[in-house]
Amino acid sequence: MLDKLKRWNNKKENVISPTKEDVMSKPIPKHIAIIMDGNGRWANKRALPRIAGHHEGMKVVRRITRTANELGVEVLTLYAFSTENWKRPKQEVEYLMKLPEEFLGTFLPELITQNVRVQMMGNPEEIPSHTRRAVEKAMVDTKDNTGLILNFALNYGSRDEITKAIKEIAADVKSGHLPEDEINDQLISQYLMTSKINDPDLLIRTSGEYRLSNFMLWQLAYTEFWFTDVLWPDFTENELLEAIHEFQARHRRYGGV
Ligand code: V0D
Repeated sequence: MLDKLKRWNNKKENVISPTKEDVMSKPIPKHIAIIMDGNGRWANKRALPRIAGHHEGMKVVRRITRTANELGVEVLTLYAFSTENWKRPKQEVEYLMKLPEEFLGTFLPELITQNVRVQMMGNPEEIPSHTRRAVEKAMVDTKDNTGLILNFALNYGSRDEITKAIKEIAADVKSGHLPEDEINDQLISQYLMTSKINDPDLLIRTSGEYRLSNFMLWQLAYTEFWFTDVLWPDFTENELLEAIHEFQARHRRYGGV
């Protein structure tokens, strides 16, 4: 077992991934958040346009959603579009904003039968109405589902989220609805877009970048981080299982989840 573990932690060539059964025999992280980086780089390496990488990345979202749901993960939060992403070329942004429709057009029936609930966090106002409509329909159609919550961060930025929360708290204090001395850690959490879900237990970032890039700064305070050089379009169920296995090993070391 120790030998196997070492290989999991070592270089890619020798990696033997844990099986689904392996990771399901131990506590599964309830909430997994993923920064899905490396789609553009994946395309560049193949001399393809960046949008080809985004499209391939979307297919990976489907597969990882299936696996997470099978494993009994409660919440899967995916960083699909940041408030910074508007700075990308107009054509690329336009393409990205068509992906939710394409994704849901083919995948929503399966999400419904798999009992997955679609949610989003982020500022919906700047999102094109065709995109917003598709996401809102998916949220309505899956609102009674009790399985995995598939939470898309769309036009999301953590500093924006915190700023908005602070403004609302200030307004509630000013209007007399909130006594100032009731402001604490828990109350602040209730003003964030994640008020109804637990903080992530595990954060995954692909593509060899080691930054948070304005993602869930408040919510990641106690989260385990797992990084990989694998580009998002190359991310498979095996990488997810490795990340969860590593999470479980860390938790065993300090005695339980
Ligand atoms: C591109 C890799 C699924 C990251 C994954 C609008 C970048 C593929 C969605 C999606 C994107 C979002 C909401 C929803 C259903 C699906 C998505 C965007 C980008 C940005 F309700 N993939 N995906 N949205 N990419």
